[in-house]
Amino acid sequence: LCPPGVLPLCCRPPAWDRAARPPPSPLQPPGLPLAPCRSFSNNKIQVELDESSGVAMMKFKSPPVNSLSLEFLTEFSISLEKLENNRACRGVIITSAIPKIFSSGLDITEMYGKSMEHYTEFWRAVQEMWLRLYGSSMVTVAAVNGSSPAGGCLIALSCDYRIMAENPKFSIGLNEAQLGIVAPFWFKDTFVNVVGHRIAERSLQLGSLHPAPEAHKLGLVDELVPEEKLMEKAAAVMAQWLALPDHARQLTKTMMRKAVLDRLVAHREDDIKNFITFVSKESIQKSLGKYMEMLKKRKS
Ligand code: CO8
Repeated sequence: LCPPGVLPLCCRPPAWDRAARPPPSPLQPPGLPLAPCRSFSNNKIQVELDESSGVAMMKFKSPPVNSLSLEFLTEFSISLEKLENNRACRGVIITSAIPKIFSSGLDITEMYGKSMEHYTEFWRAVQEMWLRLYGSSMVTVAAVNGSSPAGGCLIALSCDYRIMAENPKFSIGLNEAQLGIVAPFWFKDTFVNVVGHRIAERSLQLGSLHPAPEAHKLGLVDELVPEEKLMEKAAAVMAQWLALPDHARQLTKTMMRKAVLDRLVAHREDDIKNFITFVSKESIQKSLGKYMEMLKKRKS
């Protein structure tokens, strides 16, 4: 049984511990209609699975900026779980339905002026989302079609491959230091595993948001393409990754990621306690309050 306040998802076996799935179903014989496209949608995320290719398209659609609220994170984890449990699905492309924004990161209002119970529930949902995405046995491709600070960057970093629209106005990075907060160790581990220690160290301390061309140079994103070519490119990359046998790719992914995933699983409760202690400090609440004011002022 799940303890109160815990997402039911966390009680199920984690994806990275599961056996590799069977190979995809054989190609449809000529003359038969193509396998159906199944879609499901919740308030904040739209998912469409093309069963003939085994590829799902997941689009964030939570205006104005796809911030990662408790509701968003819960829906994200549930959507990933549904796809993970569907044998017809082998890969997922993650993108945004909101122009110019991939995701603005964790919803700051969830970390400001709330109760300890709320912080606990929220942080557990952040952990759950990352464990599901970073540990997914599916091929995950981020098609980053807008700005992607902090938690938005974490989502992209957790995928197997990142393609970004080449617009220099779009930026990506773990900018927590700019908010006066500190990226948790598993954000840092995910970042280091993509860009290496030195680049992560500098970028994290400065809380840098890198414009797309710079992000590409640093290896934070794998490829830049014109915005109108983004989805086409994502589909081509997905096809390339899916050309390999699932079991070999999945076991390799597990080998590369398990230690980092296990580290959070082993220290999950301590990580929640650390988050609550940190975020409820008066000085941190002040920093977050100021940052939110700055966002509002910038607008007017
Ligand atoms: N959370 C909540 N509300 C947000 C967020 C957010 N992350 N980002 C933007 N908003 C709100 C704005 O305040 C504004 O609200 P309102 O309409 O009421 O004034 C509305 O969304 C629209 O925002 P903008 O006008 O700024 O929209 P733009 O299109 O001009 O810019 C950006 C979009 C680039 C995304 C810009 O909003 C931005 O830079 N946002 C801040 C992003 C950010 O710094 N996120 C970091 C969140 S922290 C995190 O993810 C990891 C924390 C790890 C925890 C560490 C332990 C404590």
